[in-house]
Parts: sequence; C-alpha cells; structure tokens
Amino acid sequence: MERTFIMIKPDGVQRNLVGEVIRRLENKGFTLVGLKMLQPSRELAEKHYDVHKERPFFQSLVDFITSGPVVAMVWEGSGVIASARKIIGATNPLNAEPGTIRGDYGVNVGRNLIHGSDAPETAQGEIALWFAQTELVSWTPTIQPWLYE
Ligand code: DAT
Ligand code: MG
Repeated sequence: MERTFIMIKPDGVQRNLVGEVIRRLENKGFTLVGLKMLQPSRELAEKHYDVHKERPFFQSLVDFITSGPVVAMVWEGSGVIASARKIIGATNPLNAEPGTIRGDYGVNVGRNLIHGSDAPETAQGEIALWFAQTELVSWTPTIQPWLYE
C-alpha cells in the first residue's frame, strides 16, 4: 500500500472545502491514516516548497501557505499518489478538468486549494516533514475486501 501527503491550503479551509475534499478521497476508496489542522510556520512552509525556492512565486507561495490554517493529511491506498493528483487536477485551476477539485472550485494558480505529493520519494519526504510517526495510524477498513480482490 502506498501513502501520500495531501494538504488543504488556507483557501480550501476558508472556502469550506475540508469536508468535500475528504469526501472525494474517502468515496474513491482511499484510507485516511493521518489528519491535523495547523497554521504552518515559515520554516515548515519553506522546507515543504524547497524545490521551488528559485522560482519567482516562491515568496508569495510561502506567504500564502502560512497565512492561515491548513489541513494536513496522509492518505493510503493502491496507487494513491498518482490517483490523488488526478482527483486534485492540474496546477492551474483554469486548466484543470471539470470534475477535479481544482477544476470544480478554483480560478487562480495562486489559490489552487490543495496540495498532493507528486511521486513516491516526495510523498515519503513530505509525510516525514509534516507528521511524526506517532501521529499516523495503521488500520484496516472493514470494507477492504469490497475495494480490493
Ligand atoms: P502542484 O501544486 O500542482 O504540484 P507545483 O509543484 O508546480 O504544482 O507548484 C507548487 C505550487 O506553487 C502550486 O500549487 C501553486 C504555486 N505555483 C506553481 N506555479 C505557479 C506560477 N506559475 N505562478 C504562481 N504560483 C505558482
Ligand atoms: Mg508540486
């Protein structure tokens, strides 16, 4: 089973989309194994977006992500990293397909509602950055046999 890091950004929280995001990932068949709300520190946000530190939008991205509470989550399931990225949609919400979270709810790349890890290595790093081992719960949903053969 794979795990990925998903974060509802401050705009997603302010737009009352916390339940909607969780509903979409639950309905798909993925399992929530970590969940917390926090207002990220600058240090945490800069580490999280370290790969973008030379990009012109880095400062405004860090300003934005630290501007209010976010909901940080770890989700588990077969192929969850790539599948969650599809559910989230393209980085620019105007290019994101209808039916995706960004496609259904966003109009601006700087307010694209949600983050999802893009590969196994980044998922592992982001989960370790945002969560302590003790904050993650390993459990088996009783519906598992109806999701996987
Ligand atoms: P994603 O969040 O889809 O993985 P990314 O890793 O390329 O996209 O960029 C991280 C975030 O940075 C993205 O969610 C929003 C912001 N961003 C990306 N490209 C941008 C741009 N051209 N202008 C402003 N913000 C941008
Ligand atoms: Mg990214």
